[in-house]
Amino acid sequence: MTRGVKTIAEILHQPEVWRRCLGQMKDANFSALTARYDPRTVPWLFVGCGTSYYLAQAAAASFTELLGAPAFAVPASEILLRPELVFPTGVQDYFPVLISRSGHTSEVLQVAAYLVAQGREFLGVTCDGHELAQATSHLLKLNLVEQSTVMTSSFTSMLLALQYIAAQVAGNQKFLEDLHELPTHLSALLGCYAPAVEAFARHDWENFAFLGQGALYPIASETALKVMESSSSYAQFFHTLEFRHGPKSVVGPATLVGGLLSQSGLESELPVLLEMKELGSQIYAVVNEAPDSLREAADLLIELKLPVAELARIAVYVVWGQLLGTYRGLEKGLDPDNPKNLSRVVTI
Ligand code: F1P
Repeated sequence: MTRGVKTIAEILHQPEVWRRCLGQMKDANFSALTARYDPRTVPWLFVGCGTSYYLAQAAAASFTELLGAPAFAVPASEILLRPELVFPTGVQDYFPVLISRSGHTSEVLQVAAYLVAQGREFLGVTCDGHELAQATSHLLKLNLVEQSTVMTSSFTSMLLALQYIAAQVAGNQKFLEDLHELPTHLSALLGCYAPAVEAFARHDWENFAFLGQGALYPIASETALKVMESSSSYAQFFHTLEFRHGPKSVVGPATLVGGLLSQSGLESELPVLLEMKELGSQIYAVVNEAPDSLREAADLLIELKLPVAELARIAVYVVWGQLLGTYRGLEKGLDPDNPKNLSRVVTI
C-alpha cells in the first residue's frame, strides 16, 4: 500500500499550484466587491470551518494589515449558534467572506442561507464550488483540484488569493510582486528542507505545541491541525508569549515545541522557544533569518531568507508543518491520505 502519496504530492506541488492560482488572480476583477462598501472601513467578516477557519483568521489579519480595515474571523458554527455574539446589536455594516474548499460543508451552507435570507451580499471563496458557488454572485473559485482529505495546497492557495485581493484593492503593487515571487522561492526551499523534515519526523514525541503571534498565530493553529489530522497526534497552538502563562507545564523530553517566529517580533518570541529548550523539549523553528542562538539550539531549523514583505511569507511558514504531520503519520504506520476518523467534508 503506498500510504500518503496523494497528500505528499499535493504538498510538494504547491509551487506549481501557487503559480497557477496567482496567474488566475491577475485576470480577476474585484471592483464589484467594493462598489457598495468602502473596503478600508467596512468590517470584513471571514467565516470557515476547520482549516478554513484558520484560513479565515489569516485572511482577516492580512486584510487589516494591507487595507487598515477592521476584519474578524469566526467559525461558521458561532454564527449559527451564537449570532448575538457575532453581530452585537446595532452593528449593521459588515461584509462576509465565506471560505470552504468543498463549498459543501453544512455549517458554511447554513450561514450562506442565513445571509441570503437577510438579503446580505457575501463573497464565496472555494475550490470545488458546489452549493456555495450557487449561493452568491460574488465568487472566487480557484482552479485547483485537491483530492486529499486534509487541506494543504487549498489552504495556502486560497490564503494567497485573499491576500492578493487585499493588496490589489490597496494598490500595493510591491506586495503583489512579492506574492508572484513565492512559487520560485518555495520550490528551492522544498528542495533544501523537505528531506530534513522527513528525517526529523522519525522522532517519537508524545505531544506538540505550535506557537505564533499576529498573522502567524493562525498558521501555528493550522500547523497543529495538520499534525493532529495526518498523524493522529495531540497538538496544541498558542500565541507565542501566552505559552509561558501555564501551558508550558506540559514541556519535557517527549514534547516538540514549534516556533513560527516573525522577524518583527523575534526579540520577544525567540526567548520563549529557547526557554522551552532549556526545559527539555525539542524545538522546531521556522524563521526568515536565524540568529546564532537559534541556529545552535534548534533541533530543526527552517530558515526561509525570503526577500519579500513579512506578511507575504506566512503561507510558506505552514508548508513545513504540512510535511511534518504527514511524515509523522507515515512513521506511525498511518495513511495520511485516509486519516483516522476524518472525512473530506463535514456534513451534518
Ligand atoms: C473544512 C474541513 C477541513 C478539514 C476536513 C473536513 O472543509 O473542516 O478543514 O480538514 O477536510 O472539512 P471546507 O469547508 O473547507 O471544504
